[in-house]
Amino acid sequence: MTLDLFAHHSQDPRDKRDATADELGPGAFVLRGYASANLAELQSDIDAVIAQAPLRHWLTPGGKRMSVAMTNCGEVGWISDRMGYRYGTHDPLLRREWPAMPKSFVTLAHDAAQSAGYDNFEPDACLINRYSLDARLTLHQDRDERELGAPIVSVSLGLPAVFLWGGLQRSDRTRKVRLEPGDVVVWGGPSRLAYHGIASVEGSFDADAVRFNLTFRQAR
Ligand code: MD6
Ligand code: FE
Repeated sequence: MTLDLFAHHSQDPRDKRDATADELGPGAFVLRGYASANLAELQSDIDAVIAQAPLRHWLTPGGKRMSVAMTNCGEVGWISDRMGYRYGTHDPLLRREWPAMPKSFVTLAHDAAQSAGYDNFEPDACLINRYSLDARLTLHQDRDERELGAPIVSVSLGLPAVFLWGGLQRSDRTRKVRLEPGDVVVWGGPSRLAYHGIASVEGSFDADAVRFNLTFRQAR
């Protein structure tokens, strides 16, 4: 499988030069190092969003506190509580709209989708996930979005993690994929509803280090 990883619109010739793609399944790719040149800008934009909409641990519908801390930016944000999973225009904690999606996010998500063969990706939701060393995300499908024809773009920053990639049934066998900072996962088409999760986050000498993940969707 060969992807044109240079089909992006960036003016910076250093960008994405070293990127290669691994195919996870039909329509699903890991673009290795695709965001490597953008990490500092992305992290400072993440920090600016968090300053306006703090990270928090949602409750699952079953009442369990999620180990991953989350917030959102964009027109709609993903939320979870006793009433279920859904997208909403307002931060239920601060009772105001989610912060706008930074330009650096929009451009990267669009270009990564394009590189994986998905044209005109215009995300209206960006979920920001922060994983400390003990955080996990159990196997799940992303199915709360209205537009299942659009792909999802997922960007990894900070500590590496072991990503689980399964099939369309929860019981399908999973493979482990190590995601490093700068890796971008794009999936859609026949793989849009594939089960996936985060098995573990890898520690480092820096006891305060964490992993961040951005997932972009067309939610409505
Ligand atoms: C994560 N990602 O990488 C969790 N979902 O932290 C996801 O749950 C995910 O990476 C849909 C598409 C791509 C993803
Ligand atoms: Fe997911």
